[in-house]
Amino acid sequence: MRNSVPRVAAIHDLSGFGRASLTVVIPILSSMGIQVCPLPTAVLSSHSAYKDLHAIDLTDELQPMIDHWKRLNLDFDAIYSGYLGSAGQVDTVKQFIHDFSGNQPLVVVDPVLGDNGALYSAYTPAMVDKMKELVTLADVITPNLTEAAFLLGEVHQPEIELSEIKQWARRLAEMGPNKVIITSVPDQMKNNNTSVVAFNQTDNRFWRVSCDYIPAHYPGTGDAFASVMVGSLLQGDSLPIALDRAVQFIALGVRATFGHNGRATEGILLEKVLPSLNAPVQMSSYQLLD
Ligand code: PXL
Repeated sequence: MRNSVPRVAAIHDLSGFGRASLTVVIPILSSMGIQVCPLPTAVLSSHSAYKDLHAIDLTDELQPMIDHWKRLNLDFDAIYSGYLGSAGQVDTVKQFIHDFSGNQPLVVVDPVLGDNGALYSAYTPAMVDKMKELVTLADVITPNLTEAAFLLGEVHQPEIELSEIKQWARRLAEMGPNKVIITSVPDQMKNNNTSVVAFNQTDNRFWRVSCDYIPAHYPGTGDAFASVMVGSLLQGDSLPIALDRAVQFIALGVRATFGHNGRATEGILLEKVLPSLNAPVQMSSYQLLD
C-alpha cells in the first residue's frame, strides 16, 4: 500500500554549510509534498569543497538506525541514496534496499563520486568499485558525465558526442537501472549549452533537455537535480516531464544566484526558488532523440 503522503528514505550526508546533500534534498522534497526520512551517512561541518572541514563518519551507526526502522515496520515509496560516508556503507545500503523491498519502492541511486573529471576529495577508487555494485540495484540513476565515465571505466570526455553518450547510457542501463539520466552533457548543436540525456530501457527511448550555459559552478546542483527528479516521478510525472522540471529548477536557481556577488561554494540560492516547485510546468522543452 502506498503511503498517503509519499515517503522517501534519503540516504545522504548532512553537510552543515554549503547547500548540498540533505540540506538540499529535504527542502526540495518537502516542498513537493513528499515526506523525507533521512538516514545520514556522515555529518560534516560543510561539503567537501571547503578546506579543514570536520567530518563524522556514521558507517557503524547506519545498521542500528535501520534496525529501529525495521522494528517500526516502516515502508517507503522510494529509496534515494547519494553521497556515502565510506565505501563500506554500500553493503549496508544494498541490504537496506533488499530489506525494504516489500512496498516495491522506486530505488533511485545518485552515484555521487565526483565532478569535472575528478573524484571528490574524500573518495578513492574503492568507492567507484562499490558504487558499480550499488547501481545494479537501482531503478533510476542520475550520474553526471564524470560519474558516468567512472562507472564505465571510461576516460572523462568534456566534449563527448551525442552518439557516444547514448552508448554510455545503454551500457549503464545494462548494469541494472531501467532509467539512466546523465547530466552535464555538452550540447554541440546548441553552442555547447549543457544538457541532460536520459534513456528509458522499458520503451527504448532517449530524451534530451538542454539549457543555457552560465559560466559558474555551484556545488549541490546534482543533489537538487536528482531530488526534483525523485519528487516529480513520485508525483506521477513522465520521465521527460520530470527531466524538464528538474532542469528548469536548476536553471532558475543558477539565474537567481549568478547576479549576486556571493561565493559559488555556498551553492544556489535555493530558498529563493523553492516556491517554483509548486507551480505548473511552465514550458516544456524536452526532445525525443532518434
Ligand atoms: O553534492 C555532492 C556532495 C555531497 N556531500 C558532500 C560533498 C558533495 C560534493 O562536493 O562534498 C559532503
